[in-house]
Amino acid sequence: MSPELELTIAAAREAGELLRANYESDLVVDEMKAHDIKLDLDVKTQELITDRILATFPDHAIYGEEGIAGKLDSSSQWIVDPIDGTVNYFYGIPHFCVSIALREDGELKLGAIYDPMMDEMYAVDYEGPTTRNGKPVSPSNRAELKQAVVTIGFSKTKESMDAGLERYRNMAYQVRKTRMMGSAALALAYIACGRLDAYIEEQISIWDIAAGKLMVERGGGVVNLSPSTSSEDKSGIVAFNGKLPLDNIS
Ligand code: 2AM
Ligand code: CA
Repeated sequence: MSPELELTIAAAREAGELLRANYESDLVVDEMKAHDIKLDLDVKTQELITDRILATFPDHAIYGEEGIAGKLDSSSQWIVDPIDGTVNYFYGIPHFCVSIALREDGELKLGAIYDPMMDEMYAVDYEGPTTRNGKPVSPSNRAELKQAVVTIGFSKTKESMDAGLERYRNMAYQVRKTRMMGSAALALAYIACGRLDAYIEEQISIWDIAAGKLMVERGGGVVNLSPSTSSEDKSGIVAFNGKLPLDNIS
C-alpha cells in the first residue's frame, strides 16, 4: 500500500471514530436549511482530517466541503467530505461515511471511504483493485435493468428535484427496485462492490463523489458526470456497473 493511501485510511478511520462516538448525541447545528443541515461536527471532523494530512504533506492543498486549507496552488489536492450523509447522521440513520481522495495534476489517484457504523473501509490505491476491509471487490455483472437495484438521489433546488423526480418515475418502472439512501459516496462504494447496480443524481459536488468515482472506475464501472444546469461547481451523475444500458442517460 502506498504511504499516501495508508495516511488516507488512517485519517478516514479516525474521523469515522469521531462520528461514531458522537452518533445520536446532542449535536450542535450550525445551519438548518430546507433540505440540508450543517453540523459543528462537519467542521470539526474536517479539521481532524486536515491536521492529519497537512502534518505529513504540509505543501499539499485541502479542498473540503467545509473549506480549503494548505498550499492552494499545489498540484496535489486532497478532496474531503468529512460527513457524507449529514442528514442521515443528524436523524440517527446509520448510513453515512467519511470520504477522502487524492487528486494529482487534475487526476484522481487514490481514496478511501469509511462507513463507521458498518466498520467498512473502502479503499483504492494508485493501482490495483478497490478493496473493502482489505479484500478486493468488483461491480456486479447485472446487465438488464429489470435485474437492477438503482439508487437515486434528490438534490436541493426545485429545478433539480423536478428533473430527479421525472427520472425516478421513468426508472422505477424498469428496474427491480429503487433505493434512496442519502450518501453519494456510499452509493458509489456500493456500486464498486456490487451491492448496487447504478446511482443517479441531478446535483452533487466533487467531494461527495471523488473517492467513489475512482473506486467504481477501477473495477470497470462507468461514472458519467454532466455539468449541472443550476450550479457551476456541481454536476449531475450517472454511475453504474458498466453493464447496464445507462450510457445515454445523463
Ligand atoms: P452531504 O451529506 O455531504 O451534504 C444526498 O442525496 C447526497 O447529496 C449526499 O451525498 C449529500 O452529501 C449530497 N448533498 C447534500 N447537499 C448537497 C448540495 N447542496 N449540493 C450537492 N450535494 C449535496
Ligand atoms: Ca458533507
